[in-house]
This record gives sequence, C-alpha cells and structure tokens, in this order.
Amino acid sequence: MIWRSLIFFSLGACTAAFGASLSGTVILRDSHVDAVNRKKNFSGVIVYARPVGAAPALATAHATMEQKRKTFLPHILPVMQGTTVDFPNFDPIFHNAFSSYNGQIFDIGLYPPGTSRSVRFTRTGVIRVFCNIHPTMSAIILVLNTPYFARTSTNGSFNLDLPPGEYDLGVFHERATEQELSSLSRRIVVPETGLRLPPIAVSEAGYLLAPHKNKYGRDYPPSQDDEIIYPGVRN
Ligand SMILES: [Cu+2]
Repeated sequence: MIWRSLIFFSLGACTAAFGASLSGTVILRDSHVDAVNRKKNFSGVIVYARPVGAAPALATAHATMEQKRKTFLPHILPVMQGTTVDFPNFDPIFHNAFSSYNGQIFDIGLYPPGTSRSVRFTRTGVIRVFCNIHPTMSAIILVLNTPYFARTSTNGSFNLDLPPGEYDLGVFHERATEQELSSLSRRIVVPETGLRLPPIAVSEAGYLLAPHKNKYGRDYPPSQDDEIIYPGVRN
C-alpha cells in the first residue's frame, strides 16, 4: 500500500499552508445523461488554476488509478505534470491499460492480478485510457501544469486552496467539446480573502462519444474469446 501513503502525503503537502481559497459551482447543461438531467448530478468536473508567469517544477508525487471489477477508479484522475500514476490490478483477471490516441501514448502491457505497473506523465494534456482486454473499461488522466485543481462534488460545488495571486482558470469535463471548454477559460485574481466565482455553466451540446479500438488499432474480439486467449482467466 505504498502508493496510498504517497498520495496522502502529496495531497497534504499541496493543500497545507495556502492562504486563500477559490470556490464556486459548476452546472451541466444540454446533457443526454439521466444522472445529470433527473438527479442534477454535476460531479466529476475538474476546475484548475494555473499561476500566471510561473513555470512550476515537475511533480515527483504518485497517484493511483485502480483496476477493480473491470473498472478504472477513479474514472477521471487529475494530476500535476511529472506525476507517476500507479495502476494496481485488484481483479482476479489480467488487464492491460494503454492509451494510443492523444496526450501521452503508453502501453503498460498485460499484467496479472495483485500486481501494479506505473507510468510517469511528463506532458500536459487529456489522456484517454483503455484496457486492451476489456472494451468497456475507460478512464481519463488529465495532466496539468499546476498543482491547484479540484473535482466537483455531486451538487457541482468545488473548493481549492492556493496562494493569493493571478491565475488562468480552466475547466475540464469529459462530455464537453474542446471549443466549449476553451470558451470557459479566463484570467482571475485571487485576493488574500479568497474568491467565490459566479456559477460556471458547462454545455454538453455537440459532444459525441467516439468508439475506440484496441491497442493494435483493431476491433476488440468477442468477449468469449478472452477465455481462449488467456486460459484459466475468469472474466
Ligand atoms: Cu481489463
């Protein structure tokens, strides 16, 4: 459980001793998702603030993306540039996390239950993560050049601690287009007393979920083939 203690240590180091807070609420619009429309679930949006004029050093921390019950957890993982992400496999079956579309391309190979592999992410960007065995598994690693970011809770609220100063504010939501997200970027000044932003409305209009291939660029084989390819592996 070394990765867990490293995460707690790194988060504690980031949030301690900063004088100001940046808070607000994100509202999702134009969605086709039931949880958004009926339950007003506005969770999972990342709000980040990059200090103006500063070039932060690469992080040396670790973060974790678990593979459990054929699911990547968390589904969206924001990390600072330079962070090493550990991919522990808690399932009784093999997994093979990879990304080959944009951001930082990687392939950690097929690895057995109870083991972990790691990747250090040194380039900023949106990395879409898939499993080469299980087509339903997907996740996103958002690599940011700032340590100041927060994830919205169910009601859309967010809060992050940071030093007072000038920042470029950014928003990431997996079901928003790049154009929508770039229109939400703006420069802000956080005073010592903190800053509460007006509500941020994020539209999901125009977003299309693109189907993905396996790491060889081919369609996934039928699921019953898993047992043939990996004898003895329970799926
Ligand atoms: Cu898998």
